[in-house]
Amino acid sequence: MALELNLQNTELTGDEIAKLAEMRRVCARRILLSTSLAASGHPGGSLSTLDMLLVTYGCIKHDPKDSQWQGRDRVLMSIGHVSPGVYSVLAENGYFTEEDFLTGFRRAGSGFPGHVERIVPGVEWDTGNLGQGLSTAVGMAQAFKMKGSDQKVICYMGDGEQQKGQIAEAMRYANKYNLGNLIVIVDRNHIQICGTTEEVMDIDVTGLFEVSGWNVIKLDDGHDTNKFFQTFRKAYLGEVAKTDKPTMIEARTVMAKGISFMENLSKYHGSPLNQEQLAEAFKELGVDNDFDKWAELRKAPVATNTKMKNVVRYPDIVGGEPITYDSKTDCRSAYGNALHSLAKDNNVGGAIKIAGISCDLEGSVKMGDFHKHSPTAYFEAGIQEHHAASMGAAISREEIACFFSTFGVFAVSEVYNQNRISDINETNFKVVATHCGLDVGEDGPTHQGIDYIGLMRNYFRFNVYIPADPNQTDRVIRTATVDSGNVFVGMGRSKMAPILAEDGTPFFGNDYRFTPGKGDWVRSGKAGTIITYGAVTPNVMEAWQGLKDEGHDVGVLVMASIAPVDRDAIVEAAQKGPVLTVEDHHVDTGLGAIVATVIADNGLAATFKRLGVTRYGASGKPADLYASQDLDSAGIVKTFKEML
Ligand SMILES: Cc1ncc(C[n+]2csc(CCOP(=O)(O)OP(=O)(O)O)c2C)c(N)n1
Repeated sequence: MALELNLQNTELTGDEIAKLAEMRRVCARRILLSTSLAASGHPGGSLSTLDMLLVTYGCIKHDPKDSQWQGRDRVLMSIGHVSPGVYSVLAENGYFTEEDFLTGFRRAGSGFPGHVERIVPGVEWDTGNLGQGLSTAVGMAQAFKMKGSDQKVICYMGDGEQQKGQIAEAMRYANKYNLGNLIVIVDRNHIQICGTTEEVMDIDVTGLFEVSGWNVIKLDDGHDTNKFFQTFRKAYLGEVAKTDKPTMIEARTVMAKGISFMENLSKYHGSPLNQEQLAEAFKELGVDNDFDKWAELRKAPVATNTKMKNVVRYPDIVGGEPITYDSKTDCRSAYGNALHSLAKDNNVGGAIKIAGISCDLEGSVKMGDFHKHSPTAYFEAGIQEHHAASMGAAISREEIACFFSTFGVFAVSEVYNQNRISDINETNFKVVATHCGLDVGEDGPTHQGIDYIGLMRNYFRFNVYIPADPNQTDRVIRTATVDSGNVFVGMGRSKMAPILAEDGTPFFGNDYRFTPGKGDWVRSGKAGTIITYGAVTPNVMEAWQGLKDEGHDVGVLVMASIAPVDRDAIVEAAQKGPVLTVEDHHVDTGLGAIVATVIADNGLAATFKRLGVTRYGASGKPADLYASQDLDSAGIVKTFKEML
């Protein structure tokens, strides 16, 4: 039974209050039954958010028959563990049947996972890693603002969750960018897993939001549906003190509200009732105990008829005219120029198809021209990478290609789990890291990202591209922008001469098109192959010349597409003769490891060596750092000759 509440009314009618009470009873039964049937799950928080969730769905714009309707408001459950509550309320609103939920909850292959996921109609984001949800909600709100839409974003958060630092980043950002279309509801039940929030880690929830410039409303009883309606409606209609600022409602609730022997016990944050306790709880609710019937039904194979498929919403992007460099340039400038040119072709007539975010490094990551061209699509997030990564990914699911640029260590290692959640959420996020490898030079080992490939390859849905020179950078960035999906592009810091073909023209010139999963034979040769990418490619080219001068006919395979990788080209190389990989990356977790795997997978017995970074670098000129780890042309020549 869905219930539409009229926001023109300032309070609920007696009839509506009675209906909501009955809906609560039905949903509370589902919460307890589903968790007991699954013998796991989170009944406590589900019961404490329940009344507010029911009212929220009565107020917002949504369509249970078309859960992907583009005009809908977004409800972002940062507390993904309260899935039994969310599914119960969605079932009540007609998104799916109670039977689908109760027979499937927490069973392998079903459409009703333990933490909320987008496979459930009505769920907007796969969540559960606490502290990231507000940034996601901020991204959605920012996207709506960019599009001039009046859609609202409602983010449900826990009070224990407020302990996470990323939330403070998101709060500040939402204030800076005046996201008045964002409403946060904090379920203030004072309980988390290991006790009260005061015992575990006391925090001043309202104080934190207030100091960040938000509208803050304290509600003394989040179970009083009429009071919650009055408060929520004001926030939704913008009847708040600062209309251009986001609003946080801190609602006092009771963990496991409504079941006398469960209330206020942290145990029930994440423990279901056993069958005896369930019978007792059902008596209190005044509902029939049909546990056995459902337990029997759960013996049948899971039904998967409700499972939502990923819906890709990505803009049509014009790739534009490539830019070819014939003198020394840094790849990051080529990136900045490509992004600017893409903005000129695509962010036209007030439409925003490409957005950009950086973290106090706009100049270093060369986003300045993009910023000037598209000021309403560029966001300075401050030194808040966790927030920026989660937010940018959320923007990228709202039909906007979103670029996030910072140094390699901050774009990858710093935000590893944020990018992981984005990967799970099938975003269209473009992470471009400008300072990778020993090539960072004098800033030293804390700034030399040498571990990013190993990390990025753990994700199943990120393509990883590392261009070899400014020309290839230009083509890679255009491909990454035109194609939907997550992409990581890494590059070094230094200026470099373009890689040339044997006839002296730029190899990655005007006719070159970058193809994901394809390597480029920059030199062919019969005596073996050097496989490389990125900032050390010029050293490899110098080594190629040195080997040639000594009569060795060596091939050079540039592998800018690290994921997917060109397995056929690797096999071809291994069949020709010795294979040497050369990379400005941790030697055990980069391209060398990939090539070794491909060789082994294909049962080949090639002579094979890997050159890469074998220890943390130092502060100094990249050329000296390369020489110290045999990554200069002399080291490459010496190593290759050992293999002959
Ligand atoms: C980053 C992160 N750390 C730890 C956990 C494990 N965890 C799940 S729920 C929870 C407690 C959350 O407390 P609260 O926000 O008050 O939610 P409630 O207990 O009210 O449901 C914890 C620590 C997690 N999901 N994410």
